[in-house]
Amino acid sequence: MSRLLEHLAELASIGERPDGGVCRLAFTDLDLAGRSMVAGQLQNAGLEIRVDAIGNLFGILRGSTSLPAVMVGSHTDTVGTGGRFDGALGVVAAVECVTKMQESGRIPERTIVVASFVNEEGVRFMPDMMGSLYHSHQITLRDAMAALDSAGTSIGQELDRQVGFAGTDTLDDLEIGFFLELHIEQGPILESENRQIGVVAGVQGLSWTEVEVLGSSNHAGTTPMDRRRDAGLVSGDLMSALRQLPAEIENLRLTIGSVTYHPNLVNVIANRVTFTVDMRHPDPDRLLTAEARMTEILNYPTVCDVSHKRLARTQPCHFSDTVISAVQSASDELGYSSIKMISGAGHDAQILQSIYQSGMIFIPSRGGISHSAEEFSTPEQVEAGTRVLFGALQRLAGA
Ligand code: HGY
Ligand code: MN
Ligand code: MN
Repeated sequence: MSRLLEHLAELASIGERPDGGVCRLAFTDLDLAGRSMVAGQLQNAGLEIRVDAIGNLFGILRGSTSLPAVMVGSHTDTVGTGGRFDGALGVVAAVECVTKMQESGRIPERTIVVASFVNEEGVRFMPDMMGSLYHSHQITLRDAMAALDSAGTSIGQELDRQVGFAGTDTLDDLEIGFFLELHIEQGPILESENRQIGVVAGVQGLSWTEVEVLGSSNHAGTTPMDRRRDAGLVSGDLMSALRQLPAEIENLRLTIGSVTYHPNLVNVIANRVTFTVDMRHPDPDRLLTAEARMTEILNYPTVCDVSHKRLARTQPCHFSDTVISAVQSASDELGYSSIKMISGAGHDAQILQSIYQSGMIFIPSRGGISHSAEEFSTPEQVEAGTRVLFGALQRLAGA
């Protein structure tokens, strides 16, 4: 297992931040460096390498039959304040599993495809899970290329600038039947329940919205309170009203993670405030209710002009019983304690469930922390997750 931990550490060194976290924003040089490192590991394992038009990276280990293949992987891009495990674990562990198979000399019945999807996080270019959305034909290449970051750079420009990031390959000649992803839980459940493995039964839905409040700037000292169109005041009222929704809709999680004032000066009334709303719910109807209530609140009459646009949306999903039972029996056979659970975070597996029978394996996150330099799982937990991944892969691929 030391090779696995070495590879994980090597990947974490690409984009390492002074605080020990990691930043490999999608389609940056560091993202490409991380993907190139994984491609090298796949090459060393003797796999056939393919890169598609958006930069999704695949490594193919041919099976002995033409039965539908098993795909296994995750992502290597991170949020700006990312940790060492989110995404990277699932890709590095998948490489380790196929390397182990190669070394054993046993050929799996089904072809195995290791996948590293681009732009799962969606924090630089939206929507998130973009690489798996493209792979599952839910976003066109044209729309993906046109996505802009906050500096106005498009994905198309970034791919033109970085030769070799994108390719021309497809997987059209392969029939793929399953997708399996090992990931850190990023939440507190496994640790608080003292379980080693999460057998993930599904993923809650996600809805991202950007709200813009337009008012009028003026002098903070001379402008009477009753003669203002203060975007700061109105956006604050809207944010407070939105933050009441989780009390109204059980199990709703609502986060206002980004707020930008303009001109953002101490003695000037704000004329523009832009903020984001991240809503999550495991039930599709309740997510729709939450979105309807958000729209109601944003349509309250105010002295400012309020508009909003959807940034991303992913339906809640239930995973394949076949994959869930492969994970459960692999964990049971290895003697790990496990719990069936729903994922709070979005993942490529929930996108790929639309085209493949999919499932996930979780390992604990210390303190339930993720998207942070504090993100941590022990070597024993990494090893346990990888063993379960290997066991489930053997079951699915007939290895
Ligand atoms: O936002 C999410 O749940 C994922 O980390 N992209
Ligand atoms: Mn992730
Ligand atoms: Mn993440």
